[in-house]
Amino acid sequence: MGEPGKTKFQIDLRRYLREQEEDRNLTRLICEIADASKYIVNSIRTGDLGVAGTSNLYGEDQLALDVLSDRILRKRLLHSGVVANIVSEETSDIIPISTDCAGKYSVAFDPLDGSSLVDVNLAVGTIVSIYEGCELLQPGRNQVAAMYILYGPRTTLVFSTGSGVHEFGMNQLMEYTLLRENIRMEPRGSIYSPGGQRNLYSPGTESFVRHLEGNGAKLRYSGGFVPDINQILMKGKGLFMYPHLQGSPNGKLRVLYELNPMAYLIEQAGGAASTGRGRILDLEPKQIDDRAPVFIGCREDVAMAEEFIRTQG
Ligand code: AFP
Repeated sequence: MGEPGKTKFQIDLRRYLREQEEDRNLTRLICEIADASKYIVNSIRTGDLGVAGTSNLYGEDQLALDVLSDRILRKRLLHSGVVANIVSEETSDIIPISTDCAGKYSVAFDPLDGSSLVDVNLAVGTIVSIYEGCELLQPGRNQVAAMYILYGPRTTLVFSTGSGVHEFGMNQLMEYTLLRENIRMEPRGSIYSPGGQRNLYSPGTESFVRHLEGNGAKLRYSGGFVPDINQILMKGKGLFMYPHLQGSPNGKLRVLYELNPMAYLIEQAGGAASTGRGRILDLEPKQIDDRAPVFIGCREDVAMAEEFIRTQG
């Protein structure tokens, strides 16, 4: 395995996927997304943080970073030759790329989740969910791969194709090389990320949070789904929640391109992801912008959330 004299942890993403004998088209797809992230990270680091519709010093139309990121990813996916359909947080419909589904993949992605955080220099990310064939409106348990790229102090890429969760880091040459293999979650955590307004929590959610605090759990919440999940995954100890709220029974996060990919990754690492009443990956999405409440992280913490909600609502 790996080039003679090269330690496993200098292996780049494409070689790693080849050595895992991943499907060639899936390898192509994951590497195209990884390549697209290089342009996105450059846009974040150097781009004028104006909003769409403004113009930069050259008088060019200024694109908001999330719109620009969407265009970068869409262009790569369009020319990859291995994609059938795509849906993005920035689009209102499924975008057909090829009617030939054989050997191709369909992709749901959030090109720059938490984009408003860039203006205050907090970490943001790209989230990607991958299915075989043409269908995107299907349960997340059918995903064949999921990944995210985290644009923080370091740029890292985390993915799974169903054989564990692996982390790669972008080096000075903007190549992704292996940092961690087969990342695993502990059964219970020590940090929690409570999204949404606490005064709108249900009795069961409120009791669950008090229970975590009573056990000494520390609050860690940035407002960015990707960095908040990444912290829980890399520490292996924690739970993120964006629960059902009074007035918002489905919470805020979107099923197709936020919850399903992160649920897939966390379950691959031995954690769990629930709406509070059932497994995220068993949800049957009806529309591309379906939302759901979420409790995701250490499996015993998720089970406890479900128990508080079962007994107290
Ligand atoms: P945006 O992409 O609209 O900035 O929302 C980011 C997000 O969907 C997710 O990244 C965060 O976990 C969540 O919203 C934070 O929501 P609150 O700002 O309501 O806490």
